Order: sequence, then C-alpha cells, then structure tokens
Amino acid sequence: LTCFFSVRVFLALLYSLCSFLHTQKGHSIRPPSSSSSSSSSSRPSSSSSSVSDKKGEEEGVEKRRRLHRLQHGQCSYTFILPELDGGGGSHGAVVQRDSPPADGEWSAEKLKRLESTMENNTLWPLENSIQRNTRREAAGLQSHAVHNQTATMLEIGTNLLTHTAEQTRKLNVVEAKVLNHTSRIEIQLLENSLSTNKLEKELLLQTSEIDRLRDKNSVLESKVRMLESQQKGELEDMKEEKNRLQSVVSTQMEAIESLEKQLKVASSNNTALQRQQAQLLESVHTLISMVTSSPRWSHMWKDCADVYRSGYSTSGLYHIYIGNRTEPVYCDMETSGGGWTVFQRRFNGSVDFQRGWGEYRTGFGDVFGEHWLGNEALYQLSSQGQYSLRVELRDWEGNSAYAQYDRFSLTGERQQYRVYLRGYSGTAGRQSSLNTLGTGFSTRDHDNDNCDHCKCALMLTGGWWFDACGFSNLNGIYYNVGHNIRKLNGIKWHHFRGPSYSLRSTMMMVRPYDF
Ligand SMILES: [Ca+2]
Repeated sequence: LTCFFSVRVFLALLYSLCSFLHTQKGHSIRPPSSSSSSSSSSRPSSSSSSVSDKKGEEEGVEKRRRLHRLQHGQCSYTFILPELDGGGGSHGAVVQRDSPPADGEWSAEKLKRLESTMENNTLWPLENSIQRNTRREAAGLQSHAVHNQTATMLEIGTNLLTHTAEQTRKLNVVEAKVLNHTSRIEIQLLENSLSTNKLEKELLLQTSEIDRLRDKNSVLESKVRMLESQQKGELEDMKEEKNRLQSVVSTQMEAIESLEKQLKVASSNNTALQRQQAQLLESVHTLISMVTSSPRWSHMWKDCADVYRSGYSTSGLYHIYIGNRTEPVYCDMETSGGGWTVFQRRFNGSVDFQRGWGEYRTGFGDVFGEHWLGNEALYQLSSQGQYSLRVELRDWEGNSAYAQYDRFSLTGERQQYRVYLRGYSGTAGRQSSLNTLGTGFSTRDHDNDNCDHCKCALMLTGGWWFDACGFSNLNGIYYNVGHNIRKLNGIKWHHFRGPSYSLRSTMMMVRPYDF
C-alpha cells in the first residue's frame, strides 16, 4: 500500500506538472467532474471484460472512467494501473498477485479517500500556490506586456498623428500652391483664348482680304490677256505698216535719185548759162571800151608791162595786141612792181575748169572774174621776148605765198605747149612745185604727161603741165572751205599746203624779164 500511495503521489505530481505546463501553453484545466463521451467503449480491453450483473457492470464503467481520467487527462501520458478490485475469472491472467482482493465498492471508496487525501496533502497547496503564483506572474507579465505594448502603440500613434499633421500641413501648402498655379494657368488660358480669338478674327480678315486680292488679280490677269492680244494685233498691224513704209521709202529713194540726176542736169545747164552770161559781159565791156575809145584801146600794147610803161598803173582790164588781134587781158599793176599780164585767175569757183584741149587753147571764163587766157595767146605773148612767171597763192586760213621764176617760156601747140622754167624763188616752198624741164600740157583728151600707164588729167581733173603726176595743179576742182581737206583733185600746190589741200585763190601772170 505504501508503495501504491507513493506511486499515486508521484502520478499526481506528474499530473500537476503537466497541468501547469499546459496552462503555460494557454489552456485551462478541465474540471474533473466533466466526462468525455468519446472514450466510452472503444477500448477492447474493457469490452472484453465480462461482468456478472448490470450494477457491477456500471460500477466497472465508473472505475474505467476514473482510470481513463487519469489515463486521458489533458496530458497525453498513458499509465497502465492495475484494477483495485480483485476482478473475476476473466481478469485473472492480468491481475497482479500483490494487489489486495477487493470489490468495486471498496475500490471506489479507497479511491475517493485517496483523492481526498491527495487533496489534503501538503503537496496540493504547494501546487496551488505554484499555480497561483504562476498565474499571477503570468497576469502581471501579461499586463506589463499589455502596458508596454499600449504605451508603444500610443507613442507610435502619437508619432503617426504628428507626422500626419505635418503631412497634412505640407499637403495644405502644396494644395495652396497648386491652387495658385492653377488660377494663374487659368488666367493665362483665358488670355490665350482671348488672343486666339483676336488672331482668329485677324485671320478671317486676312483671308477675306486675300480672297478680295485674288479676285482683283484674276480681273487684272484677264485684262492683261486682253491687252496682250490687242498688242499682238497692233504689232502685226505695225509690222504691215513698217513693210509698207519700207516699200514707200524705197520708191522715195528711187525718186530722189532721179531728182538728183535732174538736178545735175539743171546745174550743168546753169553753168552753161553762167558761161553765156560771162561771154555777154565780156562783149559788153568790149563794146563799152570801144565806145569810150579810151587811150587803152588807141595804143598797140604788146603786154601789161607796156601798158604800165604808158602810165597806167591801175589794175584792171586792158586790151593788148597779140598776133594781129586784140585780146582783153587783166593787168596786175600792184604786185611786186606791177606790169603783170594775168593768164589764170581763180577765187570763187564760179567758172568750171573741167574742159578739153580746145578750150584750154582758146581760153575761157570772164577776164574780170575767173578765167584761163588760153594756151595759144600765152604762147604768142611769151614768144615776144624773155618773160618771167609769178604764181600768187592764198589758202583758206588767210595765208598767202608766191612762186616766181625768172625765166618762163612756152612751146607751141605742136610741142604740146611745153613749159620751161628757171630761176625759182618765192615763199610757196623751198623748191618748185611745177616741173621746170619742159613738161607738156595735158587735158582729159590729150595725154601728154610723164605717167606711162595713167592719165593724170583724168585723175586730177583740169588741164595742166602734169608730170607723173607732179606736185601741182592749179586748174583742179574748186572746193569751198570745209570741203577743201583731203582732196587730191583740188587746187594743189604741194610745197605750200601739201598734196591734198585745195587752195582758196590763185593767180598766174607773166611780165618781161627785164621789166
Ligand atoms: Ca600718161
């Protein structure tokens, strides 16, 4: 029994310890009165036991429940304890020998007593105090932990609140800023919309203006096209007009040419009339001198030197007696002492010197004006003695010069009126412009010059003692001032004014060498 009790105490201690440990795990101890229905009759050991009557059977069940309570508490430890009652024949094999023989009631009483004893045992208060202390400590620990947790939570909450407030304040500031910015943006948007409206209006105006200009442009283009077509038509008309005018001009030119020809004919007629007029004047002068029967006529002068010696020292017309006939001549009574019989004189181009051999032989022109005395008269005059020749020249610039030859002689017509000269002096060049070595006289119809393959009289015009063709021709064409330059067929005296200068006036005259 003592051993049994000690085992019981040991088991109770184990149970307490197990309960305590279980409480520490957060579970409550089940009250001992409660029974578990699940553990009822599943055990094979209990089912296999045979009971004699029902009451005994119920008591056995109660015992098994107690045993089970010990076996299957909240702990999972299993202890196999021997039955307190002696058991029947059925349990004989498993009943221990040292167990007291007892029936069911005894066992129950014993068990109750043991339990109460256990409860009253000193070990139970210790367990209870341990449990209480443990519970108190656990509660304290729990409350302390709760306090600590609460404080921590409060602190965290406070921090969160302050943080939230700060964030809220910042959010407010940001919101205010955002609102300001938004309002500014809205104002700008309004301004932009206003300016956009203005621009749209201006755009509309510009568009309408462009349309108007386009219309104008199209109108102008159509006008320009019309004008172009008109101008094309006008241009064609003008071309036709131009062609017509060109044909008119060509016909007019032909008419002008015919008129020029007629004019030339008329001018030649005019020259012939002038010649007739000069001849008439000469006849009149002759008649006048004959009527007045002046002393010029009464004497038989052989030249002007003879006249001069007779006391007539006035230049003018005198009649001299040459070859059994009287000849009116112009006497120069002033130049270099006077007494000069003039046989050539030019000063205004009134007499045409483009003549043939016969006219140069007999002479032409007006004695008071321009004239050529005639080669035959000059030959007969100069054959009366030894004569000198003087040539008087004047240019268009008012300069005058002379060429004088001490000896002058002329052959007759058979020798082509050859001229021989000696003793040159004067201001018209340092040397003679007239060939002195017996050059024959040439006209357009008598070529007596020294040019083998040319006719100088044809090229240089007039009648003259052409060499080949020489440095002089005082019977060339008379050119007025302004037209007298670069004229090879003009009135030329080379050593005075060059080969192509046509002089203004000339005079050729002879007088006796011993005058
Ligand atoms: Ca010739």
